[in-house]
Amino acid sequence: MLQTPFTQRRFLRFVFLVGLFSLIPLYYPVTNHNATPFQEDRSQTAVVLAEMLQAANATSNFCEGFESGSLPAFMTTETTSNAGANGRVQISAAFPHSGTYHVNLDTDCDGCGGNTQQALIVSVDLAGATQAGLNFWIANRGDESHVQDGVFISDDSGATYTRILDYSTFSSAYTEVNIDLAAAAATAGLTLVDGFLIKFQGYDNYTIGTDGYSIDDVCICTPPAPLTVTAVANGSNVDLLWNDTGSNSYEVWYSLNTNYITPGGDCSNPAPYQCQEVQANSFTGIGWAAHPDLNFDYFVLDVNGCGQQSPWSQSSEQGSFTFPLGSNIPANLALTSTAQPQIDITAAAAPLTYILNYANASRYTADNVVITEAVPDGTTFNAGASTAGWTQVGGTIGV
Ligand SMILES: [Ca+2]
Ligand SMILES: [Ca+2]
Ligand SMILES: [Ca+2]
Ligand SMILES: [Ca+2]
Repeated sequence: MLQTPFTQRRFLRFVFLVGLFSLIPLYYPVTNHNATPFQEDRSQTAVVLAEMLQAANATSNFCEGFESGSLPAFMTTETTSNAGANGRVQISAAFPHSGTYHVNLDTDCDGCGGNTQQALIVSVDLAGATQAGLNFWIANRGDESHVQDGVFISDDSGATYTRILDYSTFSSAYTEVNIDLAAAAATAGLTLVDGFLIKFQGYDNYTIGTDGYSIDDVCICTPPAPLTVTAVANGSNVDLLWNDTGSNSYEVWYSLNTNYITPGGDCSNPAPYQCQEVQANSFTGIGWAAHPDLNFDYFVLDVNGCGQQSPWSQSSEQGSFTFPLGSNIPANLALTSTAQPQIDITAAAAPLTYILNYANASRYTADNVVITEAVPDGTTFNAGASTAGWTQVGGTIGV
């Protein structure tokens, strides 16, 4: 039996985040200002438990094409209803940009109610990122323009959002959109945090095709930084070692007989160079140290989950390792010799000057190079008039 002296109930609201499977008691004291005690029948008090499931967080560097047929854990939806019309966020196979599936934002009936809001929300870890790019494809399927249409971002778990793109004016064909998230966040006064939210929202009152948006291939990427690579001789091999960035893969580019690699290229089709994708942060160049040309050039690039490489332009060319010339490793040296002036060797005591021109056609330093020259019988080596370094050894002159 309800015996409440209140003519008007006062409702309390407590907004909270509860972890999965948590049951935490909530208390709220009240003071009776009535003259007499009272009883309240709690069976008639409506208690609503709102389950707020925190979205899983994507690490950055993903591309989502919705090909599993369902949303990944780091994407959630948020819709409103209006006078019998309900907002929808659905996986569809009707109008994909790539593969089979895409996402539609629309209302579930044609003009049966008011405008509804339909949002796909992506939660991503961008803590510490200095660069972050958002790339996606979107088609406007007939939606009229409203301030609620567009891409919104939030760094406070969705308490406030800032619109960074109005896509309502886009056409019914898919358009690719690239947004510099770091710049957009800075402009909005937001911080790239763990749990940064990106909301794709539509707002209208008809089904897809008359209203609504189709979205596919959503990528959020932070470009990999250049790697620090060292080359270590290992017998006839060369071990390349670099810092582990946590990436799933790295590209090791190298040339076999070319001094230089022109930056840029596809690792699956690397001609005229070689490229191998590796998962570990090391690579062994088999036989590199014993290669007769010593013309190895190499780059090691970090590859993120979006397939982006660390920038070639900032990846210093890494082909500068030097090995001492061994007995089986001839230098790629060119040597020409001329004697000037051309004189009759029998002429009396004329000075005869030999000029040796040498060049190292390899890009690597050749250590311990020895040039040996023989001069005709009956001549005398003039050390004082020679390039410093020549010495006469027995019957020969060498340096
Ligand atoms: Ca797709
Ligand atoms: Ca609209
Ligand atoms: Ca409409
Ligand atoms: Ca329309």
